[in-house]
Amino acid sequence: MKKVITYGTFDLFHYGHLRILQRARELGDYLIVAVSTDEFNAIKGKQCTYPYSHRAQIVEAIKYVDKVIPEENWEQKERDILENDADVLVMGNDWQGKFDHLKNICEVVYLPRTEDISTTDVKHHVKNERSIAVKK
Ligand code: C2G
Repeated sequence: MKKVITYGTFDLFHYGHLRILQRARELGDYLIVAVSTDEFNAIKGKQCTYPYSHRAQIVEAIKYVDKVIPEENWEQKERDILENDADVLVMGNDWQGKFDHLKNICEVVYLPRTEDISTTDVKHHVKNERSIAVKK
């Protein structure tokens, strides 16, 4: 079984989140998602709308996801990869190169971010009562 692992906040779950999880799962047979805790997001300087428990349950309900674990710090990736026997670490390419140090224990794949969508965009559109355009 080829196991994939990925990390993220996944606040205000949107299409870009769905696509990274879908593409990550396509790289193996089992997908583990480490969802950033509220405490870790404070360290990341991210103010979340949804609390960790909601974000984790939403991600867990996604059909591409097999297991959700909490992400509590920057340093846990190596332990997670070894403990979960993960073969591939997947991240969006806004993280390009940032996790190359883990290439000695697993494959590291950076996938293109989905354009024109972000949690910040969603907040802006909701605030201004504007819909998110479907990209052709
Ligand atoms: N993503 C994407 N396309 C978007 C938005 C996000 O592919 N339009 C990807 C990001 O590249 C990331 C994942 O979705 O791989 C989750 O994004 P965030 O929730 O913004 O997570 P982030 O704050 O980048 O946290 O230790 C790593 C961090 O926890 C990553």
